[in-house]
Amino acid sequence: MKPLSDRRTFLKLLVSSTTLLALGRLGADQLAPLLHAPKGLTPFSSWYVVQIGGTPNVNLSNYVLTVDGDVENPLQLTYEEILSMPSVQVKDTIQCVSDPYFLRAEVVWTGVPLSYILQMAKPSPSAIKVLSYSADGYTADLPIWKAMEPDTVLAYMADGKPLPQVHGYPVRLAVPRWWGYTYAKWVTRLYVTSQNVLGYWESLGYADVARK
Ligand SMILES: Nc1nc2c(c(=O)[nH]1)N[C@H]1C(S)=C(S)[C@@H](COP(=O)(O)O)O[C@H]1N2
Ligand SMILES: [Mo]
Repeated sequence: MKPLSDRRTFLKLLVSSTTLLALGRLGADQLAPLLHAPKGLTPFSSWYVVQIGGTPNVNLSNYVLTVDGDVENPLQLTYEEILSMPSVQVKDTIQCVSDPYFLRAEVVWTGVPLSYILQMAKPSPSAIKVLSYSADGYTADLPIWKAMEPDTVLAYMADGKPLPQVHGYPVRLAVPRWWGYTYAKWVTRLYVTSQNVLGYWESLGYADVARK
């Protein structure tokens, strides 16, 4: 992703020129897979990857998810404990703000509603944000009201299979209707806070309420 200043114009140019190119050269049959027709899931092999650095290798034998901060009941959850919690399936489109047309994938997430985990941890009434920390040093923040929506999930499966390593194994966030930068991969800590903290891209000027 680029600094915000020149990004918009650049993106408009990029998107309109690629759209014209695609429409000009391809017939409807060829265009359909590019557009990832909403009915079909995107195969793992053509799911885009965007990240600030390398892919960390998270070792399950010493993996714990810490839930702490302004909570009454801090948690240390193993992968097994996460897998044993009530789960939901959510059909979703993950989309990167830097090229929403091509950097998108249709995915069915399986995971634990984030609200379930937060309710176990009992946020203080003054809590306003949840900041996720990831194994690659990435951070992302969610307002607590968004974290509590029933389809915001801590996902451990995509399309019925454990998350591919490059897409966040063992667990990542899925935040339907919000930009991809909120979908933190390789999550190791959820920090509940009464401060208005910002994550990595949010602090560089990307929308904090990251509605698409
Ligand atoms: N840990 C971590 N999570 C991350 C990122 C990252 O750099 N590190 N990039 C974000 C961005 S900008 C996007 S668009 C999505 C891309 O997810 P994908 O690579 O699984 O498609 O991951 C998000 N989650
Ligand atoms: Mo992104």
